Amino acid sequence: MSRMRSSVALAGCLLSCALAGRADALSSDVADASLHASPAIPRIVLPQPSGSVAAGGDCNDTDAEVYPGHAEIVGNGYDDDCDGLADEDANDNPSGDVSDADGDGFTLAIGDCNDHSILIYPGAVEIADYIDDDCDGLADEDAADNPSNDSADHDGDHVIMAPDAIFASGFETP
Ligand SMILES: [Ca+2]
Ligand SMILES: [Ca+2]
Ligand SMILES: [Ca+2]
Ligand SMILES: [Ca+2]
Repeated sequence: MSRMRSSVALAGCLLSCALAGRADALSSDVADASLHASPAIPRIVLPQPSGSVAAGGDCNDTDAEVYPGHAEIVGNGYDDDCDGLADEDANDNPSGDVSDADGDGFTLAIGDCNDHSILIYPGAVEIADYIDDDCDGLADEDAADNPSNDSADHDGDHVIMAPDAIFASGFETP
């Protein structure tokens, strides 16, 4: 009998204790949530991980696979790392490709930075299209070669067209 009573008591405790524990957890969740919501607690800003891309200087803000610091992919006919050269080697020697695939009169070997567009070559008119049209490594610079101050990230690669100096002066919060 006493064993049965203690079993009943234990079962009751298991239920009530579990409920009490859950209530404690709930109240601690609420406390946590209110702590997180409190404006008095400053947000901790973590440093960017090493190896993260530069914040500014995107030469093609329509393609998330193109930005300063991206690996140059030799053979695709594009300037992937925004140095103004397409398909240069690991030592930044220009491509030896003399095929002129897009027929604009410029080969990769003589400075075409995009061999898929007849409108993009050294000396082409720079237009406001988020792309480096004249192969100087800058997208949408003005006629005096002042860099774009566009601080929006149009392609989602976290690199904007405005150079780092402009970025640092407060155009955009990452
Ligand atoms: Ca390049
Ligand atoms: Ca071209
Ligand atoms: Ca340009
Ligand atoms: Ca452009």
